[in-house]
Amino acid sequence: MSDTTRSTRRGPAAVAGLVATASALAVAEAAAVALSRPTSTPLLAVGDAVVDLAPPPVKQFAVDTFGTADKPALLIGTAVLLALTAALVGAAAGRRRAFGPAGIAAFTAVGLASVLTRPGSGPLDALPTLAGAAVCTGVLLWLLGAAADRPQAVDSVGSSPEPSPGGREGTPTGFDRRRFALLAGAAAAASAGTGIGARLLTASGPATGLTPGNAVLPRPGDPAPPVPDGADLELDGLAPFFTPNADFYRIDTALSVPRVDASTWSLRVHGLGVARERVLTYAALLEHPDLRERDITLACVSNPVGGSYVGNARWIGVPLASLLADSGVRSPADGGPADQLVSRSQDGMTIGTPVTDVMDGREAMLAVGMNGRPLPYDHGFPVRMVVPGLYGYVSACKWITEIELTTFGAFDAYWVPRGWSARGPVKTQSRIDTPRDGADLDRGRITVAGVAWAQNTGVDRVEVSVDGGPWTGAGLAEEDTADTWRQWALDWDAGSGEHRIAVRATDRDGHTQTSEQAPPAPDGATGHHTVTVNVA
Ligand SMILES: Nc1nc2c(c(=O)[nH]1)N[C@H]1C(S)=C(S)[C@@H](COP(=O)(O)O)O[C@H]1N2
Ligand SMILES: [Mo]
Repeated sequence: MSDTTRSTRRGPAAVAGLVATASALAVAEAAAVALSRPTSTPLLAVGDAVVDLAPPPVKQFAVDTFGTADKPALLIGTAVLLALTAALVGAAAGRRRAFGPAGIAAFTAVGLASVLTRPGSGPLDALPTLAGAAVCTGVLLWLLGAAADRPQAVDSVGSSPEPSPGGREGTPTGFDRRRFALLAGAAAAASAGTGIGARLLTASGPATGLTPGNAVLPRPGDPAPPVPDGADLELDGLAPFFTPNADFYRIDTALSVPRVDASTWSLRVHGLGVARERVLTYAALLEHPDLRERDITLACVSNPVGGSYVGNARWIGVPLASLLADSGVRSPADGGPADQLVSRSQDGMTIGTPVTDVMDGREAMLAVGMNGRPLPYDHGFPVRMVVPGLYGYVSACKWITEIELTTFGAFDAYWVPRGWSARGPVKTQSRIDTPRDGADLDRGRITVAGVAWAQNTGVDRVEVSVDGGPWTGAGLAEEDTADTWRQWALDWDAGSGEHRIAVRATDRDGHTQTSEQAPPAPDGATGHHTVTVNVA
């Protein structure tokens, strides 16, 4: 009868499981910060692994449902699942202590697998998870002990050196609830303090080095020509011609944004047909004689028709084609052996770009500046690629660290085995910004306006159709360059009733957008953006 394993009631045991798990995450977080390896925390690593392993439809669902909030949604989802399991493991360990360490071991295995398979991880990255597991085990057993029912008085005489208070009164006892609540509360508060403190430390970025806040970009020797008057119609509800950095869409797989120190950053250029391997530094790029400024509209392949994953910025950078030519790279069009340029990022992303496109004379660049500022962390500081006319997933590598020349036959970049096309030229598209879908309007003159884009080709014509009627040419804003989107507007005399307004663009190759609807996967959505409005 006398057993050293005393049982703990389900409720307090579940609480013990939760608090122990919270302390584990907090300690892991603190250890990751102490080791300066902010991405080696198990929660982030498991989240990253989920992102990498998620089948494309699940990812598309996440982007569709949560938009750019897909990451917080994933982390919250992971945390809720973890909390539920922690409570269950706690409750099980309340009945049988061995379930505790067993459950923790299973979690540790998942955490270690996630942490150690991250790109660029080393054995040191196991430490935060292991420290968390040790603390978790300790806190769990300690709290379970504090919440254990004291044996009955009869037993306590024989089995326990310290008679329980209840035992003295000779009744079967509970435990000291106040003491347990105090201990659990203190452990929870300490965990929250440690965890939040550690997060705040990482969020403030590297204390030293070159950051988006203190890097100074030289004035580019080849500035962008001024934007023509009339390129920005400045209409209410219409996207501005330049998208401010803070409003620029962000799409990437990074759960914690890499915060690269530009003073130690470098970019290696190597591979098939590279006669002279090179390692470029940030300073070398800023001092490059060909530093230039160009306006380019960037679009995401995941953008649904009418969506917001498209933005226009004024980039500062070095032409990629001349850097490649300096290394002896020739385009396949000139007999070069490599047809794919694979860029790799600090966080292990791989992006495959056709060498032909990069070297055909378009303004492909290694960008260091965005709208007059160093790149923000979110958009790839210190250096990213931008290639007009290609979707971001096949061109716009952020936090870039490596360029390898290879072939499409020899290597599949990140998104290709996940069901996306290896080649992703931007599809000519147009969007109605105003009026909004579902708007209630007064009858009379209404301005319908939006943007259209066909990067590297140029927008030639935009037409609008109301209620399936004839296509009417809209007025086009002045063109900045063929690489930027173009605003358009049309005055419409609206009669009362419900109306459907559709838009389509024709590019300078004479290609008109198809009405056929296709989803974003595998190579970009098609169809006409259509809004329905109610006119009183
Ligand atoms: N390192 C890295 N670079 C990346 C990505 C990524 O997930 N990781 N996503 C790409 C995709 S899909 C797009 S559309 C663009 C988006 O760039 P932005 O976030 O600056 O708008 O970045 C590209 N570069
Ligand atoms: Mo994208």
